[in-house]
Amino acid sequence: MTDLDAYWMPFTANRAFKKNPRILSSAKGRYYRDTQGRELLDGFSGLWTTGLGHCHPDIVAAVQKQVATLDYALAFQAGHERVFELANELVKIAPPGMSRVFFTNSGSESVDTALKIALAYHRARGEGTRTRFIGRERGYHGVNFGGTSLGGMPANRKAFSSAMSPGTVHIRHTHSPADMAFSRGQPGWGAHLADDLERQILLHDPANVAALIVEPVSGSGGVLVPPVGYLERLREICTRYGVLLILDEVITAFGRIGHAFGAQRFNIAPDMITVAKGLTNGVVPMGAVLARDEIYQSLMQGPEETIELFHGYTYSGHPLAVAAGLATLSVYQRDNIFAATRAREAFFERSLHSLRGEPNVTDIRNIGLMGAVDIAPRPGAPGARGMDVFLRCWQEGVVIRATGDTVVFSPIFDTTDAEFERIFSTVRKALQSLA
Ligand code: PXG
Repeated sequence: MTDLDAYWMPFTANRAFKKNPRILSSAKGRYYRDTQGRELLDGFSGLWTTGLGHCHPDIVAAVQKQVATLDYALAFQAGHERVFELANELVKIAPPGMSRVFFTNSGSESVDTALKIALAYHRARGEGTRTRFIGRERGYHGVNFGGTSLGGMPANRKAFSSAMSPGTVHIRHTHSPADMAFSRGQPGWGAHLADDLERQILLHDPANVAALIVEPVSGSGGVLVPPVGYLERLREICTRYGVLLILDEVITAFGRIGHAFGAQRFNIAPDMITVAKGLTNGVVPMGAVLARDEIYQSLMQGPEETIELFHGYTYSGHPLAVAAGLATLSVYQRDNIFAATRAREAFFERSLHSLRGEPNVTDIRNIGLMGAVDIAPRPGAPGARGMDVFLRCWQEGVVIRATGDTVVFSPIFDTTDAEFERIFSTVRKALQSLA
């Protein structure tokens, strides 16, 4: 077996992992295979990435063809045809008015790009004092400096405290078990929590506030579903005070909650949307920021020969990512994937909520094909029960995810009834066997 020492693994307990490694070697559809030849059912769609299943033949073929045709094209002051095509395809399925697309290579880069665009936009309009950003507790916006600053998960911030962007503030998260435990879909309680935003804007003065960034549904924070009316109220408050609304849809876009974008499911009009993951079905890294035309136009002033936004990545619009993206979007469309995920939602919800009443289960939440189960922490050992459930499921050939003591589900879109039964009966057994 290869020596595991050199590779410093991301978001992983490296030492524990290397004593008991879990190494995957191939994947097809809804199944991984590991180096021992065992099959594992993927109940997490990669890392929220792979809704169409692994090694989708259309995407594989598109990438193979592209790599042999145009492997790389310089991204600055030049381009290649298909990146323009992909931007057009995204605009076609985006909420009305979101007509400009900036490409990145990840969700983290999309977030930091959107924050920089927000600053540049206000400055170009003569409102350069708008420099503060507002995030939300339990939010996750990736791991670059901007996203870390705006994120609301303490563990992700604590070692980096000194480098958090000055002037960032956070509104409250929306999870209140006493008022909404075991809600199915959007909780009816909690729209008023959006008023926190108005308080923060007024406290810091609207003239100093650039943007609010929130996930429509907090994913990594444990599938926190927005209360009915909550996102609408955030939108109203942002509009009232000239604050941009950035929706971080790295998880919620591309079918995970039954629409191309979560903005469409919740019927709200953001100013920018950040995406990644499902844009290429996870096959080649890629992210994007979608922006309203007015934001783009605000920067198209000055002399035409001048670069308007001093920002971009060597791999923005990389041909392989573009090929994967175009193939992915065409499968979404051809196979009516978003309608299909909507049709799976009710069965998923019922199966997930059947875990209510199992030992230590304190809450269950879901929307679309996202679900979470909270388990009470083992006294003195937070996170241990969650990790135990993850490991037991893995032993039984089912991949789910645990963040702390929350067990999270993000099944591949065409997971069958029998496979849902298998995922949830495996979790049930794990819960019953836990100390
Ligand atoms: N925003 C959101 C809403 C995300 O969920 C990012 C930004 C950052 O994307 P990149 O591509 O830079 O990782 C994410 C990523 C989990 C999990 O287990 C979630 C993410 C990544 C890995 C694991 O919930 N989200």
